Amino acid sequence: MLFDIENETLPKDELGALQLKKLSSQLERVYHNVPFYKQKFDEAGIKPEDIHTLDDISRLPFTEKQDLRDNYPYGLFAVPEEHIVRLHASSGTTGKATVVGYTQRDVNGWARLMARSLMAAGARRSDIVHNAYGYGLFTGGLGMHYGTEQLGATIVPISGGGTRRQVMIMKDFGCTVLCSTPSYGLQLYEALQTANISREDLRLRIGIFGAEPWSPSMRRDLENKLGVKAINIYGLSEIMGPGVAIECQTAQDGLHIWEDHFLIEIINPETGEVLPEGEQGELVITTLQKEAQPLIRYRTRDITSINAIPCRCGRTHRRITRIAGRSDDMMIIRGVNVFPSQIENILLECQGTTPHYQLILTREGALDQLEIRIEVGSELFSDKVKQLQQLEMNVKKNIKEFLGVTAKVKLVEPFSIERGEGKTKRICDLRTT
Ligand code: DLL
Repeated sequence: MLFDIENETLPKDELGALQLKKLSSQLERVYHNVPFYKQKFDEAGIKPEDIHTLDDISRLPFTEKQDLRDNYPYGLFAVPEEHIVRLHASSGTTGKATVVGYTQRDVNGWARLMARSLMAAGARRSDIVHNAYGYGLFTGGLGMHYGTEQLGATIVPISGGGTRRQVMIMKDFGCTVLCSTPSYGLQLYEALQTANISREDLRLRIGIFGAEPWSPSMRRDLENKLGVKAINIYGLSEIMGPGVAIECQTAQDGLHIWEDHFLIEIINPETGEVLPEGEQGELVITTLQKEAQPLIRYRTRDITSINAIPCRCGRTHRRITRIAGRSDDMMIIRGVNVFPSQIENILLECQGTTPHYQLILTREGALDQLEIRIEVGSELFSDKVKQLQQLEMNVKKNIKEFLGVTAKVKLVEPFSIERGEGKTKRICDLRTT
């Protein structure tokens, strides 16, 4: 079932024509209403009317997260302050947060895209949605909330935290869809075990997980433990929030990006050059419909590729592959590029490990050292020293074999790695340069 059948199944040429029309008016608006863009375009010697085709977009300059910071808080708004009805912000790891503004039309459009996304994930009006994404400046909670109401399903606005209470509510309210970060999904599972609630006691059937990178093994884990179909949802506050792209339940293979709202490119993160369809690189998004804060060629830093093969579900919007990591959290260990999700995949393939791990980077002399701390299951931890040693060796060997990196592996007690309610911080980089 499709929420917006006409727009979700637009033939390729019509979709392209629609994108070009929206792009032209978006460029006009930013050029005349946002001094930052006027200056950028002028510096590049380009006017909105110079863009005649979608490919011409590569002539325009990029927008970066730093530009949002430099124009903190409202400098990139394209409408007067009184038209803004909502603000969100994403917490930066360094410096100031980046602020995002929405007009009423933006909020309504977002709700519709989220409803589309929920339906693509398999949710229906009859579902009861347990929304454990945080409510507040983070876009996860409210984004899911408005989308669920738009769909006509029931929202349980539980937000993050109070995990013991969450599992009780999930069971008593008969929740059928769980929305959370994948790591919090696993934490909920642990709480279910502690509360002696089995997956059969629940009515969960779908899990909508996103906001942080996760691997195919993590998907299998979540599906087995919670008895759900685990669907990957992607988004970022600067562009809108959750619902920029989502997997469909039919294929569960790559995330449809809503191309009537977003124009996408994949670039080489080092050179900025646009890469051919299918190649892996950094995702760049231009918003086609945002009123309050349109962004032109926004560098997401997320690494993915475009899959243009038509999908069985009938949606014509192309898919992006699961985010492999960020170009800026990519670790370079002794010259080898490594994404945390690759390590996670290997860890979860080793019998006896759990999905709770931390990566600690240090430098000894000129050499990078990677230490992987990973929790083992309680069955193993008790006193099976030999098996633990074996597991340690196994992890080490597989990391070396698949990634070409030598790592120290430290198996740690169950529940000794800190759990978060939102995004999990996996990397601790203690290198000074
Ligand atoms: O995380 C929006 C969101 C909320 C998405 C709930 C999905 C579900 P930000 O806090 O601005 O917004 O963080 C955006 O999170 O650039 C990615 O690096 C990462 N991210 C989001 N979804 C995924 C995903 C929300 N499915 C940043 N897989 C993005 C991997 C993801 N990374």
